[in-house]
Amino acid sequence: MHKPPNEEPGDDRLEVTPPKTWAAGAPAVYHAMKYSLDQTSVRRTGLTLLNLNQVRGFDCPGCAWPEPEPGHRPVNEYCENGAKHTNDEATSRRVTDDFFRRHPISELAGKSDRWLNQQGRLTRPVVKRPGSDHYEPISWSAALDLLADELKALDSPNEAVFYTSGRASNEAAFVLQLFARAFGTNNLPDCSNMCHESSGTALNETLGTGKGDVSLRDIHHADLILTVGQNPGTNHPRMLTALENCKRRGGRIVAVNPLPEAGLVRFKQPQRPRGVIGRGTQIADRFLHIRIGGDLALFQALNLLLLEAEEAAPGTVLDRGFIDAHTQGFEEFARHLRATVSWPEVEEATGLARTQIEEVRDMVLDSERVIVCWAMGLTQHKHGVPTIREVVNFLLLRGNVGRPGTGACPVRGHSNVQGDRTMGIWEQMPDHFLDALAREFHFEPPREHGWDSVNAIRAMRDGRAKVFLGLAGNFVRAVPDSEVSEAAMRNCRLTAHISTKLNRSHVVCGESALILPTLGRTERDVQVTGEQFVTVEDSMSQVHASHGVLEPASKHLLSEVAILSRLARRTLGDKVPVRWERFEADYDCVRDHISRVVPGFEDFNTRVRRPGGFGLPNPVNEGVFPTPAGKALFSRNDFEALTAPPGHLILQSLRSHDQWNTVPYTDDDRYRGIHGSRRVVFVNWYDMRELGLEEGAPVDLVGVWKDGVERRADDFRVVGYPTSRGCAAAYYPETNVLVPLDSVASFSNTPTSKGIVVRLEPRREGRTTAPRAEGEPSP
Ligand SMILES: Nc1nc2c(c(=O)[nH]1)N[C@H]1C(S)=C(S)[C@@H](COP(=O)(O)OP(=O)(O)OC[C@H]3O[C@@H](n4cnc5c(=O)[nH]c(N)nc54)[C@H](O)[C@@H]3O)O[C@H]1N2
Ligand SMILES: Nc1nc2c(c(=O)[nH]1)N[C@H]1C(S)=C(S)[C@@H](COP(=O)(O)OP(=O)(O)OC[C@H]3O[C@@H](n4cnc5c(=O)[nH]c(N)nc54)[C@H](O)[C@@H]3O)O[C@H]1N2
Ligand SMILES: [Mo]
Repeated sequence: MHKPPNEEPGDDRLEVTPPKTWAAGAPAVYHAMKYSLDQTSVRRTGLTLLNLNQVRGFDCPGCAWPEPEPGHRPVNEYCENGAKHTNDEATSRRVTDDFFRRHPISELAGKSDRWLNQQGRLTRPVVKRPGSDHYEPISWSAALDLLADELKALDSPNEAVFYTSGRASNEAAFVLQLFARAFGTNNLPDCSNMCHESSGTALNETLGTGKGDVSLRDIHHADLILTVGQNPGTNHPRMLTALENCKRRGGRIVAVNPLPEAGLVRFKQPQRPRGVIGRGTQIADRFLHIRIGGDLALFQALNLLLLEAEEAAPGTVLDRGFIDAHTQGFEEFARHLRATVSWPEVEEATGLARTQIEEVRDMVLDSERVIVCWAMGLTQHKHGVPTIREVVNFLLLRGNVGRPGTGACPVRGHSNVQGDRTMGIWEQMPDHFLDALAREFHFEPPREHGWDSVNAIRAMRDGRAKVFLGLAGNFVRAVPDSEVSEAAMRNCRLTAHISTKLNRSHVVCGESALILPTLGRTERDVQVTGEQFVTVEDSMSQVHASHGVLEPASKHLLSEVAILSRLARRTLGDKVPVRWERFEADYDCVRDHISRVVPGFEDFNTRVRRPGGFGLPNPVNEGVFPTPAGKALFSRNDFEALTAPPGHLILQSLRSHDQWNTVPYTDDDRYRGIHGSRRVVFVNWYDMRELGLEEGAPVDLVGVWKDGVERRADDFRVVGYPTSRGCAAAYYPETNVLVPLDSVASFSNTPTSKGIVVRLEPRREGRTTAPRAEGEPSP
């Protein structure tokens, strides 16, 4: 049985109130300030918030939602959660020199994610030596020598893994991938593998580009927006402003979700006085209370209805001009749908009545310009890629791509996750990128594809990978099958992390381990040639600068670019003709190289200095579909849905309103009415009755999968909730233990974090854990 780290400070603290029906408003301002002032001073809070998302300030370290153009930004172009993420980094708390002396690693491994994060900013490099249970201080040069020596001692460069999380800047990401490839490996897994990989795979296949083609302007001018499988009120709050803007121009919104999320229902704009006190705007005109995993069926049904409408009134429904000129595969697709869609199957998979889907068809027929936005509710499923392909079919039918007010909009997570990919963080970068790298740096990069996150864990588990370096992130906590992944991490000879804050990946570590503390986005970055800035790319392909404003958390911190350049020089010597030391001194040098390697970055240093930066071209918006056929592709997708055996539910693992990915800030989820505990499982009341479960009943979640291994997450409380029938929800990362490593999306290898079959086992008498103090190890 998996012993969870102590996430739960005592069951009796759980308090459940009715879920909120609106997002933001005055409470958002209050909660942002409360968390910020708990972390740091009034002065620093003021300084961070005044510079957040401003042209001369820093990019919000939260989500990747774009900022309006300069001149159209309010001084408070941030949200409650952005303010919290920022001040979580700007915190005045510090992991001091004696911290690791007082706390052995074995003790820290029993602490909660939240406790680890709350210790504050990391301040100096530390090492754990083989056999030791403590981290101890080490100089930068000794730390980097140790890492370089371990890398050089490997039998093959492919025994090393270089992970990146989407917080890293373009400059750091570019240097890391250059280093990895010059070292000789494409083992560059990233958080995208667990996130929007299914979107990239599906969009690349069908449109010829992995990115969305929608801009903020398009959102404002759409007639109809479908937001599917995402919770913007919590995860992309500034998106609500854009949706509200669309509605004020007469646009309509359809939300598709197994949960009636607060922000999808009603939004009170906290940036306007009327928004703080008024009733707010109703966001969703239609809410489709879909079953988990039912979206493929939904879009197939919608597409069939559109085909039938065209048959009934030829020439009025489909955009034949567009289909004939710009797409391929329409006839086969249409034939396939007509032959395979079965309404009973659709109704069963979606939990929706045919009439509800027909109503949405009518809204589509009324709309000249349609956008589909989506996030993890679509990507983290076994059939995530076919689902997104079917979304593309839906858009292509009426020419809803490449025109103003239309398009595909995968809403990215981390603030620079899209940029990191653009910079070459991918285990399978295409040849034209590697060719450009070879020309620019005069070495031959490896061509064999590397490992993504899931394959990296398999390699670490099996002893084929021996050294792990993480650039930001919390790998061991973000990946599935916690028990397997933790053992894989411990199986490494050396694990090293470039990090701002303490997390579980530091304390579930290899035989040797290094923590390399780094500057965050909020901080000034001064190098020998003067003050530096970094750049990021948002969800809508806008590249802009980010300037830190605060004094660094400690005088021992190095920037990400400095750490990586120094490591590269030590590891590679003069094996490749790269002047690594110039990168650290002047980030313009890194950007000059990027401008010659990455398409769309010509004249990077000049253009990124303009207020608001510049947009990367999207071929789709220029009427070009860079697929092998030179056209957008209709795809044929086999019907798939999730089913659970009797007595079981389909569980999705999701974020609370008060966490940043693997890091909970508090144990509350205000919008869903949860206070004081994260170990809750949301279940529909009818399912509770059928399963004989009472409100508040203590249960263990038991994962069931075809490998026969029983995966358990113990000690949850049942909360009755308006989730769709047969479906349940609980928080990530507490439930990652339930996601089998081999349960992945077809084609993208993304863990199926939103589709886990579980049974809820009543906790036996006497097994309920007694209340524990926060941070106390589990018994
Ligand atoms: N405050 C905050 N902001 C964040 C993050 C954070 O942790 N905290 N994380 C960032 C990151 S990295 C990412 S990727 C994004 C994630 O943004 P989201 O994708 O919004 O995040 P999740 O909490 O995983 O929520 C998934 C949503 O999909 C719904 N859903 C689940 N399964 C299905 C399904 O089968 N069909 C449909 N239609 N819906 C489904 C859930 O009910 C939920 O509303 O947020 C980013 N922004
Ligand atoms: N079950 C389940 N699993 C999931 C998901 C899910 O929905 N369900 N979501 C998946 C998704 S979408 C994602 S994106 C991943 C997230 O996976 P990751 O991106 O790996 O995780 P984070 O929690 O964002 O990483 C937080 C850590 O990043 C470090 N950090 C923060 N800022 C900086 C910085 O500026 N520089 C550096 N060097 N370090 C910094 C801090 O040390 C902090 O502890 O998790 C995935 N895992
Ligand atoms: Mo993500």
